Order: sequence, then C-alpha cells, then structure tokens
Amino acid sequence: MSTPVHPETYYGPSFGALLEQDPQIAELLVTELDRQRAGLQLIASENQTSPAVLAALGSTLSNKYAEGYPDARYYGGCVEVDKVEKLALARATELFGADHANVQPHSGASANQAVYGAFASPGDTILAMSLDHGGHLTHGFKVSFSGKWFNAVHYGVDADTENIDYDQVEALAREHRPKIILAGGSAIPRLIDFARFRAIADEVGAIFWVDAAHFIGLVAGGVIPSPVPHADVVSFTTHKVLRGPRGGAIVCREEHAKKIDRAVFPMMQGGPLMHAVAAKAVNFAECMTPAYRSYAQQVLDNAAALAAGLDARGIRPITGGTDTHLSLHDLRGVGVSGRDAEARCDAAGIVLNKNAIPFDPAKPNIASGIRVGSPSVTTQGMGVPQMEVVADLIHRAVTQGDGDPEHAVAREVRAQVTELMTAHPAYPEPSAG
Ligand code: DSN
Repeated sequence: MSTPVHPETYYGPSFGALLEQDPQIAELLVTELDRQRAGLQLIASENQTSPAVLAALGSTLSNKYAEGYPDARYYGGCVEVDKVEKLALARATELFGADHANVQPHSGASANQAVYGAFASPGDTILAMSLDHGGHLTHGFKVSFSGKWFNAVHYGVDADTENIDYDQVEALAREHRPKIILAGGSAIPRLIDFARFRAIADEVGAIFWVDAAHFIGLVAGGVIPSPVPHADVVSFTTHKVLRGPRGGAIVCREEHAKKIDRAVFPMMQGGPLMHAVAAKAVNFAECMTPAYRSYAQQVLDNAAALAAGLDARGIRPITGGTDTHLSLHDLRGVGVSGRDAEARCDAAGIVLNKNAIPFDPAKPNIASGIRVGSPSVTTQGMGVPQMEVVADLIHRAVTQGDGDPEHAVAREVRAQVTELMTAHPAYPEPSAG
C-alpha cells in the first residue's frame, strides 16, 4: 500500500478516520488508486474525476433524505440541499442549453428507465440500435427490463459504411410506428445525424430520445454537435468524457418536464443521492471553463490519433476512424480475439475492453474487437505524440504477448507504460506540482 502524501485530496477529509477504523477498506481505496495510477486506462466510458468532485461525493450530504424536488420535498431540513440541487439544475440547463433538467437519476440505466416511464407503457414498441452493432443493454436488449417490458425493434449499421443505416431506421419506423425512437449507444465511433432521426420521428409521431451517455462530455465542451435542439429528451451519465461523479441526468423540452420529473421520482426512484447531485453541480461548473473545452478538443484529437495509429499497424477501426472519444477495432487482421487482446493488454498494464464488432462472427464473450477511448489519458495530459506510442504498445501487447504478465513482451510494454504514466500521472500529488 503506497499511501499518497495527501490522501485526503482523493478520499476526502475523513480518510484518516477510515484508515484508523477500517484499514482493510482504506487499503483497498489506496490500492485501487495505485492501480489507476499504474496502467493506461483506455476504457472509453471511464475517466478520472477531479478532487473537488470527489470531495462532494464524500460529503455529509449523503446523510440527507430529500425525496421530491427543491421547495417541494417530503422531508424537513432540506434547505441546504435545495440550494445544491437548484445550482445543479441551473448549471445543467445553462451548459446544455436545455429547457429543463433532472439531476437525480442514480445512473445511466436509471435515467433510461425514467425516460421509458415517462413516454411508454409495457408492451409499447420502441426502435433503437441493436447492442451488437453498438447500442446498449437498456435499449431493448432481451435480458434487460427494456427488452422484457417493451417490444424492441432494432436497427443497425450498414455493412459497407459501418455507420448507422438511416434508411433502415426510416423503414423500420414506418413499418412498426414506435412510440419512441432512440439514438445513441456504447460503441458508436461516429457522429449521429440527429436531424435525420428527428425527421423520421416526426413522420411517425414518435418521441425522439437521445442516450448521449458516451459523448455528452464532448457536447459540453462544444466540440461536437448537440442533440439537445433536436431531441425531445436526452439522457446521459455524468462520469464518462464529462468527468463528473458516477451518475445519471436527463435534459428535455419544457413540454416534457413534468412527465420526466414524475418518472424519475416517485415512479422509478426514491430519495436522491444528494452528495452525487452536489458532485454533478461541481462537474457542470468545471465543464464551463476554457480548460474543459481544451480538454474536450484534445480528447477528440487523441482518439483520432490512437485510431489512426492502430490502423497503421493492421488493427482496423470500424468505419475507418472516429469522430468521438472512442474507436472500435477489428482484430481479425492480426488474428487475435477480443478476449485474448484484452487479457494480453491487461498483462502489459493496458486496460481496455473486448467488444463485439458489427456482424461479429464470434460470441460476445470472445468478440472480434476491442474498444479504446481517450478520456482518461487526456485527463492525464497526454497528447497526440503519446497516442502514437500507445498504439505501438497496444499492437505489441496484442500481437506478441500471451496474457502472462511475466512474458518478456508484457514486461517490456509495462516498462514503457510506466514511463508514460510517470510523465503524465493520474492524480498527481499536489506536492509534486
Ligand atoms: N458500461 C458502459 C460502457 O462501457 O459503455 C455503458 O453503460
């Protein structure tokens, strides 16, 4: 256990008490931070939130019950948390240019549950991207509540362009007349044509919902187009590119505000997590700074450079590249499965995930692809030159490693990972400048 010099910076002012009372858990907090500091974190949905966000998360706001909304709670003593939630709401609507926000969803899945609750009833038809082409579990996958309770019809990508097949979306919408049309997912490297979706939704009288969990942080930074002007409702998580606390949120048009609020509470959730709401407020303010906008642009530049670097080494990006923070790569050119690639990278200090690629012949738990994302390494201050090195390290680990951390290639790659992580540390000690 390598206790940081200033543990309270990362674990909150009460870390000393935790260390004394429960050293087992305290040690695991530290070893997890060590893990995040030791390896390249390339999971596209992860990031390293700020000490200020962590402080809000570790605060006594966790003690407060606040069922309801500001000025309309079911508990006394909400005067301070009301101020917190009002700030979070004002910042969210300003940041995203939205009519209305709800910052109470505990997670992305909870936010999505609420959107279903607001606009659909069990048995209704929804149209969404299929999971195996880049969608999400909560977009009607058969083992999720969304697939069990709704009649989910799925669109996918075009086999040639590997981009969303908008003609298929249109044809399925006309055929099935869904209540909701949903855009977004967890492995979509390209921009989504929100105007086209809006036109299709209008034609069939559907609600147009964007699940922007993955890319909302790029929208917040103003570096990709926003879905907000086009969609009836936009759900998202606050912990991906956005770099806030783990959690969810929803923004919507004014006409849907009451429905959304009632669907979050009392339909789907009870008391909000006010410490998380405070942390979301801190994050939204961070997102309005010039430094955040530079970071968001660098996330894009780094993702493009990493995708190109892997492409140059025979690890082909689906769609040929990326417009976002993530790229999805087909490993068949190098003859390695996604499962093996993930294990080989892990052994070499590179954390990424196997991922199905569109029309994948392999089973999902083996997969023919990997997904890589640039948010964490960008937060650490890495830039395009480092992405060239990272692409080389991934290629070496994937093609020459065998999953054994003691393999010579794993050791070599890990040594270079350590060099990168030393030059661009995650959570640098304040004393180290
Ligand atoms: N699990 C998230 C991801 O990795 O994309 C989506 O919920």
